Amino acid sequence: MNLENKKIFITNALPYANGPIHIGHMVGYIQADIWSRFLRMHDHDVVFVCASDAHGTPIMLSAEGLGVEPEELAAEYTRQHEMDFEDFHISFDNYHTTHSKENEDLVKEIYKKLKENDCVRTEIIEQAYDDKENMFLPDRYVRGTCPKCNEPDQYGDNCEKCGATYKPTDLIDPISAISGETPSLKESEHHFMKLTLFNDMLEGWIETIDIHPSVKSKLKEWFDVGLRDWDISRDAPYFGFVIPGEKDKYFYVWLDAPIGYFASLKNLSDKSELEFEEYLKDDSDTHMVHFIGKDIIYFHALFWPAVLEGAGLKKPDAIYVNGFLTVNGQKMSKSRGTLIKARTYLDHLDPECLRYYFAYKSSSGIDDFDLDTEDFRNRINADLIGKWINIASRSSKFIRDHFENKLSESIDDDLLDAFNDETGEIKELYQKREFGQSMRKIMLLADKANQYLDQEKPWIMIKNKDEKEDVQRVCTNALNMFLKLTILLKPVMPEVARNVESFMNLSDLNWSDITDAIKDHQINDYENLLTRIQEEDIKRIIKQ
Ligand code: B3M
Ligand code: ZN
Repeated sequence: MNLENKKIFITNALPYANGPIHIGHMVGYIQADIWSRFLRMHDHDVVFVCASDAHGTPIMLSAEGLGVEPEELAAEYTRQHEMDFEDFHISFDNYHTTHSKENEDLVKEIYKKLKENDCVRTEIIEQAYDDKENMFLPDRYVRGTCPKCNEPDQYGDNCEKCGATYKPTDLIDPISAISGETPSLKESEHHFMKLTLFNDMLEGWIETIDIHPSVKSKLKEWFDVGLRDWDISRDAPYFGFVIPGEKDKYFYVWLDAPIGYFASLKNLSDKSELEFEEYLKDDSDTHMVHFIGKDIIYFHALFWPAVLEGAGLKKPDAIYVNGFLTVNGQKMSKSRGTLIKARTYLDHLDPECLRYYFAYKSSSGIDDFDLDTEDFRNRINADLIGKWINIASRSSKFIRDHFENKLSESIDDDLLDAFNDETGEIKELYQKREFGQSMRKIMLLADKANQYLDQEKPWIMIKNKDEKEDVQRVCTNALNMFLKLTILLKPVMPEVARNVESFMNLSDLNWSDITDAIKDHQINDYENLLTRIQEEDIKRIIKQ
């Protein structure tokens, strides 16, 4: 993918404003943030946005249960999520909500175009209805016995035991998960997006975008089965946008959610120089990238591009999919104490340690990965403290105590150039989002810097008067290597990097600064940059 001179528009899946976010969610946000920061460090024009996904039945029911309006509940979670993201140093240029004027206008505009282009049809369908609650029941709110294997208490869309998929009306002895009553069947007219019209277009399109081969093969399986038209409407009561020309019908949350990417961009454009329209045009030269979890591929790689094509708008250029997080080899679960909220982690540990560990575990693929808490602690203590930070703490001491924090005039160019030569590959790995491989390579370089200090032994040299000047040179070389490593780690550890900048009396380090050596330069006293993780810290985040 050539990103040169392109305006890059990056999004993350929008979290439901219906509960706190946990560290599993953070995988995708951290990956997208690392990539965005990496591109910005190369002076790319990047706009990175997100928003709350505010609509849908679950949020409406939660709000009802709490006796508040869904708007209020959504606003409260939006506020909490924004704080979590900020404290994890996720550098969104804008955070908005799907429950906004911008989104409503865009949804209506897009829907109008879809209708004009004959992409929507209506059909009367029969659906489970809760007569007590006076509402149609979404599939997940009907429970009953699996019609294939007879397993009791299954959801209305698929069986957790045998994996069968079916309609809620197929369940044996169905009950409403809301009232516990047996649902009846009721007819209602629904609006469908004619997805079948887009089959060929989508099959061709996935060959043109940047998407992982394993995601592509998943999509091909769906093409083989054949796409079906998509129900984009829901009956009242529902928390969402009313369909124009209808009274008690709303757009399904999954129609308005991805449009929320644009709504957030529009909201940003109203308070900045950004030219919103430019990002939407079908022939736009911008580059649109969605970071998503592997459970929502269908929505982003089939429904969403079909909607965009149908409305004559630009389709995504890349879809980057992440797998799920397990904790100590287990699916995250409340009862096992492994469902770690983002806020719980933040209360006890440094966000950049998790950013590093996730980067270390990440690839461009969609495999799940594990947060093994013991490995996490060792990895942070061994890599970040033992290798990277150690270079600065070891060498700055001599510069402070014997040279008044002044770096030497002479440095070993060959040594530092050899270091620079290794960074090209790291850059390529970052660009391809092979963050795990880039972290490993960076740590190999950190090993080299430590070996250099071990060989030179400034702590012995300093005892010999004739070698005093050499100590300054050796430690200046080491601090230059430390600085290069810091630039390489800056997309992952922006805050620590900023503290390194103030320690070394520099500012706004960019990727291109890697090749500049600093010499004859005043630095500041070294202050602790990162603290070792203790066993107790881990216990605090696991046991709640
Ligand atoms: N709100 C969250 C999820 O399914 C969902 C994403 C919307 S992205 C437009 O992961
Ligand atoms: Zn079954």
